[in-house]
Amino acid sequence: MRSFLPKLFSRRQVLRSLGGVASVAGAAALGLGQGSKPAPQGEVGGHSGHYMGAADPKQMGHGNNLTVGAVDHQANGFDPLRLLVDWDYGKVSTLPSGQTLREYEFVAQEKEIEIAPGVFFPAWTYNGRVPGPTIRCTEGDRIRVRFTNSSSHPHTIHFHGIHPAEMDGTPLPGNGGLVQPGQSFTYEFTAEPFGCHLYHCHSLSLKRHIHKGMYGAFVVDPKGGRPPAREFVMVMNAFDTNFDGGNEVYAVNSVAFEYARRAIPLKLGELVRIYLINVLEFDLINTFHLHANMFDYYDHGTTLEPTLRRVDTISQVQGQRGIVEFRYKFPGMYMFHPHVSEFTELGWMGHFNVVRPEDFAEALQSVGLDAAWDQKSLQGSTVPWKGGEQA
Ligand SMILES: [Cu+2]
Repeated sequence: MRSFLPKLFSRRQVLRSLGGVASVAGAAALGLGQGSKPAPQGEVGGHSGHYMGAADPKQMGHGNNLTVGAVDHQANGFDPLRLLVDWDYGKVSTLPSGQTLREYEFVAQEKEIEIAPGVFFPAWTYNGRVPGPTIRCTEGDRIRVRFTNSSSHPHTIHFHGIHPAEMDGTPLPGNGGLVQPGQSFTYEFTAEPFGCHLYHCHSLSLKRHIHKGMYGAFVVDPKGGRPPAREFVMVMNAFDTNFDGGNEVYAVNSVAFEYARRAIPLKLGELVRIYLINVLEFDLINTFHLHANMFDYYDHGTTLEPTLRRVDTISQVQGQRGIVEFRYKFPGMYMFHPHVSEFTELGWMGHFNVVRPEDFAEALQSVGLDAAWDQKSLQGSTVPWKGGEQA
């Protein structure tokens, strides 16, 4: 099934196959037919083929469009469930001035990743993963990223935020320039302002370099922190598997339907905070819709007060991001997905499994998670909450 999709199927043909007018080969290419690896026990979805409306969460889903089987996360080198809480604080030290220094090593590497069961994509990566590491720091920290290009194309790292021109990571003269294969460049700046930012390659063609996988989250905590919450990073991305200038597979954190197959555990009533980033290329807009709930939204995460209150759908253009906050009032299995239905049907859809505290350990265990994941999701911030006072 390797490299099957690119040769044979256009985006529309794939969409039709997912809509149920399937050609057998199209279904097989997205893991809907024979030859897929079986889904491990205890995971949502599986082989039933009739997911919608089932009372048992293990049988539910979003119509007939879940993939069958599982991606090999070990071969990929990242598991989307663990990636949700995989904050990278860098190597931390204190400069003579008293400023906190966070040092990172980034390496550009070409790597084939599995984005849906049996569908492989020749990615360009930072540190072998898509998205790249989630940089997490406090506003005012010194960030030092030593970038080495171990791939065969020139790349850069362009950070969003406020910094000097020479650290901007673009090909423009005086902007850091292209880092050629085999070369290194060190980006260094003070992290500001606080917010939910991103970084990405700024080589040309920009859309090709970004969409190949060269992007990641850059979360800057306010000096006084934010109220305690269960936190996740979600990078909404997509892949042009046949290089026709349109995406065939959509996801959050790269693997189609992974959070539908393995629902994200939440505790009833707890505050949930999502650092949400849209890195789509080719499609101008992405959206986030939460089922059976409303959320507050902080556009770009650069404010402490919501910029939108009590909404259930927000839009993000390319490169836009923000913070989503909500609590669930009732236990149960809830979908989240874009209200661009086409993206939903092509892989960008997940579930939250909202349970009572006494059932939480079981919910974790059923998707292969443990107490360490729970701790990381609750204690991601670099700053303890100071009750609303900002330093
Ligand atoms: Cu690049």
